[in-house]
Amino acid sequence: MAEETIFSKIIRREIPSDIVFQDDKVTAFRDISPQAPIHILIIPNKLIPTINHIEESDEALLGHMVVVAAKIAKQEGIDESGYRLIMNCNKDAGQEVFHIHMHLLGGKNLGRLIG
Ligand code: IU
Repeated sequence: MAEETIFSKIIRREIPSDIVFQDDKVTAFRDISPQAPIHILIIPNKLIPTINHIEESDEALLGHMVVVAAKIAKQEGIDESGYRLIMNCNKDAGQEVFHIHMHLLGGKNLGRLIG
């Protein structure tokens, strides 16, 4: 059984955070250290430590995370201007919190990441 992180406490609302969306599958909240004018994390309510721990039975859950991210982007008014979704896995990608999360970044020109 993987160790819970602070994100489980955020999901259960045991510590304060700026939650922008929550349902029975996912929670989305503003990043505490924003790297863009809009920086929101979308996380599954169930603990999955890294992308490597995702199972085939999680496919719908991961799809739901993307659907929710797109809805939030629209809600935040950045669906037309554009945004970036990022998931980091382990050390070389700089993963710090071992409860998978999708970064939703936008509200400015983010520049090209690749190419
Ligand atoms: P990473 O992909 O694991 O590097 O991203 C972790 C993110 O979680 C990072 O952007 C932190 O600022 C963010 N975060 C947070 O929003 N609230 C917290 O209590 C903690 C980390 I700890």
